[in-house]
Amino acid sequence: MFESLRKKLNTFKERVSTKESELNNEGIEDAESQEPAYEVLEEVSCEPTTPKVIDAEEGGHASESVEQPKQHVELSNDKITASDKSFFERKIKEKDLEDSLWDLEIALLESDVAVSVSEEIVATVKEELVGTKRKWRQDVGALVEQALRDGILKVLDVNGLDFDEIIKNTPKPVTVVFTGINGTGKTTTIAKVAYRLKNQGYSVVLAAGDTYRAGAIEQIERHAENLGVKLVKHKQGADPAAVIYDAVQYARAKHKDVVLADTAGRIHTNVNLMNQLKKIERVIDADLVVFVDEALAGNDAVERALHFNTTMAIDGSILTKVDADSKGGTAISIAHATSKPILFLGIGQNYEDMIKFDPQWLMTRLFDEADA
Ligand SMILES: Nc1nc2c(ncn2[C@@H]2O[C@H](COP(=O)(O)OP(=O)(O)OP(=O)(O)O)[C@@H](O)[C@H]2O)c(=O)[nH]1
Ligand SMILES: [Mg+2]
Repeated sequence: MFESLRKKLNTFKERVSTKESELNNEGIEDAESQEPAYEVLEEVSCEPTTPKVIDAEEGGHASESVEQPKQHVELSNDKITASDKSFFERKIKEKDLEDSLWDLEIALLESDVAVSVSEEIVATVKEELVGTKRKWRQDVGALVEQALRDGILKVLDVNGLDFDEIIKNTPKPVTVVFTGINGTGKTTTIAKVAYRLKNQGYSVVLAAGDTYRAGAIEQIERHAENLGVKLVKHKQGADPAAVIYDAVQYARAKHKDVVLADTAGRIHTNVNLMNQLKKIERVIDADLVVFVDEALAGNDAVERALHFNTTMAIDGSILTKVDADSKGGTAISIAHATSKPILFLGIGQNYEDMIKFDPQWLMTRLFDEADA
């Protein structure tokens, strides 16, 4: 999972670290040849508390830019010792990062992160790093990693809707409708959510709202049998809004907690099928509308989510087949693009193969796991 993106982020980290250490070495060489890239404003003492260094490239000669009287230190081999170097500070400069930031943007795009989202991540990383003063020996990799983490977390930070809280706090029965294009994993996801809710002690009713595709009713029926939950169904070709309505009525009458409604997969350009969703929205007034798409779809999933959102406003997304996606960009983009959170990730074909999405979980996958 996410190996490719993890490697690309790591490459960025290493590139910036290497570049900065090269610049440091140049600084040392310059200092040793009496042409310091670093100008010392106060004598470098052995006390690690008050070193102050200004980069000559940025501030020009210190004697011009700083008013207070100061004492120059002759920079020579015997004056700059290894321990002195650790007191020097150097600012990370925009021009030193330019190439790496451009590569980062390309790497994010190659990893299926949407253009606007990539730009925003790069902007945060740049803002955080440029101008950062760091000590001679400070680990640049750690600074870069923190900037990347902050950039990604920022784009994942959408409204804090929590699926479990909604189920807990909404008057019963809670109605959840699942939408999305064909074959993305809606029906399987409904079965996974039913499994999860059952394990949490809720009673669940499934609605066979895909009356369009041959075999769809039988498919969800099998899941209902496996899971031991009630299925409300009509015949193939029936009005899906009527099926879901009946399921809600059934749940009310029998005091069931949650109705999970399947719908037919539909391409967002199919006007008739999209209008059917509008009817479901009018008739049902669902508590939650969940858009399901596969992580593998990359930017297409983001585009589709936006289209579905205009027909039937979505409250959150579930990304499936994350187990088969090495890129990771869809997970980073979809929440930001739709301003709606990712609720769960599907990570396999079994009922238990679904995890609640948590931005920190993604951070662990991207930064803390050993390279696969
Ligand atoms: N590897 C993997 N496969 C999954 C996951 N979720 C669903 N699938 C598989 O994807 C295929 C399609 O799943 P369905 O649940 O039928 O998809 P759907 O969106 O309901 O499809 P339609 O009803 O045709 O629109 C099945 O073979 C599922 O087993 C997942 O998280 N990981
Ligand atoms: Mg289905």
